[in-house]
Amino acid sequence: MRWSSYFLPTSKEVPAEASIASHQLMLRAGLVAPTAAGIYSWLPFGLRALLKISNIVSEEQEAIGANQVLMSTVQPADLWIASGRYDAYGEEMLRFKDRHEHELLYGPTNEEQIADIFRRFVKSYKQLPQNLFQIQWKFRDEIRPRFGVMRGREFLMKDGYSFDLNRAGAEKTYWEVFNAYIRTFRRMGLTPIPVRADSGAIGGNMSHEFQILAPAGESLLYYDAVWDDPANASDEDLSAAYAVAEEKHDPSSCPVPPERLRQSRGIEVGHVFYFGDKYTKSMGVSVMGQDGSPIYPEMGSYGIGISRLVGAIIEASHDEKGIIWPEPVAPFYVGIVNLQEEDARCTEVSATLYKSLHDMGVDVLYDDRLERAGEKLADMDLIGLPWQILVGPQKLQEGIVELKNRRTGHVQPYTPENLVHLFQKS
Ligand code: 5CA
Repeated sequence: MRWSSYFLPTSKEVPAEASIASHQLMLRAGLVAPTAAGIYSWLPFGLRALLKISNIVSEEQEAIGANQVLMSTVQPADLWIASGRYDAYGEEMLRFKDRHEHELLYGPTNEEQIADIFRRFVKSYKQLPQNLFQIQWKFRDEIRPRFGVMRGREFLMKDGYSFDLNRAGAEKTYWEVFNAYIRTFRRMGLTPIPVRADSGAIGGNMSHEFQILAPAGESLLYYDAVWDDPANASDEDLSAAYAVAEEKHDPSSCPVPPERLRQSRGIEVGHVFYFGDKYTKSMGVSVMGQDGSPIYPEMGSYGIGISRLVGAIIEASHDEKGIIWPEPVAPFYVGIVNLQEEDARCTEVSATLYKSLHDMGVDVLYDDRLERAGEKLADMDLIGLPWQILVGPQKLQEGIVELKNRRTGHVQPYTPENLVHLFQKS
């Protein structure tokens, strides 16, 4: 992509409405445009991050055998009246009527809808288990939308739903999804902390929240110090490690000695629930068992805040200059900065590098705008691509361009040819 023809509006101004770093940076680096309170439009640069995150989530879901679907955003009220949640859900639900006076709602979650799809097609125990997921927009009329996409009213969620024949099967599925979540968040460069949770409005028997540590988080967590350096702990140590939210922390029964107990705020990026036959019973969703009698499948539901993750990743990975994207979710892998657009040699080398990398399949953004060098360098740091190639007239006289690592700031000289080889190998 050439920046001169790319819709990537950046700004030096810190927006007054944004109180936390990720929200400020998402606006300044042109990821999103605000539409209304808690409602955002995604611009090309932000959309790239959103899609990279979505792809990682889909891949890890498919790896455990879940099937992707796409349910409608609009649902009939009848389904929720049947489950008993229509009144219980309260003011967070956006309700409206169509021209025939049918009551509709914009889905805040989809347990009822998936149970309805399930019952249309699945009739026998032989067809179980099933695990379906989607990545779809939700609407919750949050009383206090804040922190940009972190607590929005309209937001993108990955929501998955499993159906099993019995409790043992459902628990097995629950832990499979649990482990897939750990892999999913780690692939994004995050350290997820699974915290035992209440199941709230979803209801049920067992639930975990996946939190990532960040001062701007909404929950207060108490956890074992192993989480401070998870790279050096075994998976067994981590899965047994203590981590609870404030409400659940009881100092008198806490198993962690005071010197190992840590306290930090966290951002909830995922939430999994096992709730048995709560919805299948209330909605009368059954399959025929082996002996001909009806069985109400045991369900779980599994959420990941896809749009929230964009904010959470930036919250976890930025500095005073801007965003520092972890490579797997970066909108582009590398940016080329032509420091002197008027210099024919700089422009030729930049354009050739751009073409070579692009043809090799590298996600590359080429800043070919007619801006001052200082401006371009500041913008490149602001948007936070993992690698920067700096092409300037002085170094080029020695036949050299520079490769800068955004995270470490480390700069290394290369000939343009060697640089292309380097990207070919990685
Ligand atoms: N049906 C279940 C799981 S599919 C469910 O709705 N779970 S949830 O309510 O916990 O939401 C799942 C995830 O969506 C949360 O972990 C969070 O990361 C994200 N999320 C929830 N509310 C919002 C919001 N207002 N703005 C942005 N993301 C949100």
